[in-house]
Amino acid sequence: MNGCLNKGSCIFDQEKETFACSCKQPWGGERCELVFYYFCSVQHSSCEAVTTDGIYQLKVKSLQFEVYCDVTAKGKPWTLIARFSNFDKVSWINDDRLWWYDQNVTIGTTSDPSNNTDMISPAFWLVSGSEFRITRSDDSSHTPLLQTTENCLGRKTFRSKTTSYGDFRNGKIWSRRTARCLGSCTVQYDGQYKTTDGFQQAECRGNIQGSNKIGFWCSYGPRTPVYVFKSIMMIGGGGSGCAHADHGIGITAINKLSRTKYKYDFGNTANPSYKPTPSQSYSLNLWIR
Ligand SMILES: [Ca+2]
Ligand SMILES: [Ca+2]
Repeated sequence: MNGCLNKGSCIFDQEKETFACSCKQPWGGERCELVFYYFCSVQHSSCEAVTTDGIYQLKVKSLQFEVYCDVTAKGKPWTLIARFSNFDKVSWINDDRLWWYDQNVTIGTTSDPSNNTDMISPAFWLVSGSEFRITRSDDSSHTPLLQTTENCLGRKTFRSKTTSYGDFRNGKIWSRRTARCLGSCTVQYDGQYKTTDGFQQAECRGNIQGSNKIGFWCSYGPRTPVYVFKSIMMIGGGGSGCAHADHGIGITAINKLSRTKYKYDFGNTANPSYKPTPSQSYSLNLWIR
């Protein structure tokens, strides 16, 4: 009888007079009962073959790092790549746009989706995929508030997708035109999205963008006298009837007269004359698959 599990082969150890198992990847442990998912090429560089939720080591382009994988009933597992929080400092809408373009070392807790601080994982710039989703840190079942549906990422990494619209480092303005997004993807909403900050315009149909869309590098400005409103990822409708363009991820309202900028990592508005300010009690997790 073979005591090795998961198609491992049994090897007799003459010295110890017992058997040992030679396991097939990704299995390991004494009897090949554990998943040791150790990726060693670009082709095997995400959570794709993982079978249980948890923390895994990925190795991509000679960089080894830890990620959290979420296995779901439908489709491939998800890899946690980034997190947006208003509980700490603003990281995702700084003028340098460092986290979008150039950050190449892990910041924050990559292995815990319930954490409430900003995070960027090497998976943000190394793991490619077709779709992404956003979940809440206080929802341990990770129900997607939003999920893209039509190969939004085109097997790119999240960084290569978002930076493909241009170089907007160092405060470079991404749109001088009145109202537009530079790109968008179709999404479906689920879970408690209606009561989550950033999603207030999810079902609004605006002149910049319709409902069931997430836009990249969105802007609404010149017709309003004082403020320009922007978001790096705008959730749902935008424009005059849909609360301008400062809702979603990486939002800002710029007062053109005083040159003051109001910024949040996510929220329904950055306009200081609108209350309340975005929630600090939960963060938003970004996943790719
Ligand atoms: Ca799961
Ligand atoms: Ca933050």
